[in-house]
Amino acid sequence: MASPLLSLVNDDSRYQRAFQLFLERSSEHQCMRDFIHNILPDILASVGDGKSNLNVIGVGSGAGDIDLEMFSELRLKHPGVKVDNEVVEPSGQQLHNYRVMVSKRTDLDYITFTWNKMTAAEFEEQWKQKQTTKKADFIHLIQMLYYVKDPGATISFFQSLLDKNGKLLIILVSGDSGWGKLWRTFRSQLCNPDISQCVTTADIKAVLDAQGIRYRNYELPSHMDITECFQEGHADGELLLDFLTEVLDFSRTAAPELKAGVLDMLRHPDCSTESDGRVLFNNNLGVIVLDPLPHKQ
Ligand code: CQA
Repeated sequence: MASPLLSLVNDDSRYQRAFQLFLERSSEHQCMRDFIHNILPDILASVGDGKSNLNVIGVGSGAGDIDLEMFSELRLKHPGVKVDNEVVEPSGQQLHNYRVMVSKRTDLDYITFTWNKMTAAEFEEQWKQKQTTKKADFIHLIQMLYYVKDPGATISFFQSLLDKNGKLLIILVSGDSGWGKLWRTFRSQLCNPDISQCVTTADIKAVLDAQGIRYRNYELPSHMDITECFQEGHADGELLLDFLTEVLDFSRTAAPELKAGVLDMLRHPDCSTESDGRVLFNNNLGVIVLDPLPHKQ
């Protein structure tokens, strides 16, 4: 039997280089910023109902740039209100980057940060162990539900922490994105559920629908320039290919048929559009916003 492909998560420094290149070649963060400044403000306005203190939980916050972008809108909607922010992030490096950024800012003294260097599962366990009764007004799970064992159970837990008028924000790739198509086609070869779940907002919506849970849903157009992936031996192209497949050294280690199949699929109109000689992979994101579960009478 051929040796199994190694996941990119086994090489953190290569993962971080691939992720940085992905951010440069994609509109991922720009489309999130557009959402944060155009749509999120109305959502944030409705939280808290007059409280002088808001509790926020960021799960998988990374280096925190998107978090701070959201805080700027929260501040505009709730001037003078103090914020308690629990940051949950397993990467010590990312958490460090976040803390450094916060320490350089002088306009964030209304926020108290609690740094939790741990996974969502560890945070959940700690919360239950301490029998915390605290509730949250705003919780965000952005591009992280791939990395939990059971995304539906994780959503239920965080939804159960919401206070009256609280909001749970989930962002994942959309079911209609190129990722969705890629994963549906190569699930058995590319998706290793011990490492990450190939889950899209379409999957999450199906779970919520089956449980009769109501939600709001937004689609954010986004793309990723993958032109270099088709240039054999191009270092950046190979790094992006690793990110797309989550396989370490995909170009060198994947079976030739798999490599050819993936490259064909990436170019296919179901995944990408071509314009001006560039291949733009559909990186559309889906946003799901949940309210607290209604109390049974
Ligand atoms: C590790 C795993 C995942 C990471 C990471 C480190 C990650 C970002 C940064 N460091 Cl060990 N994940 C991430 C970030 C953005 C993003 C996605 C994952 O869009 C989505 N994936 C599937 C659509 C891309 C592989």
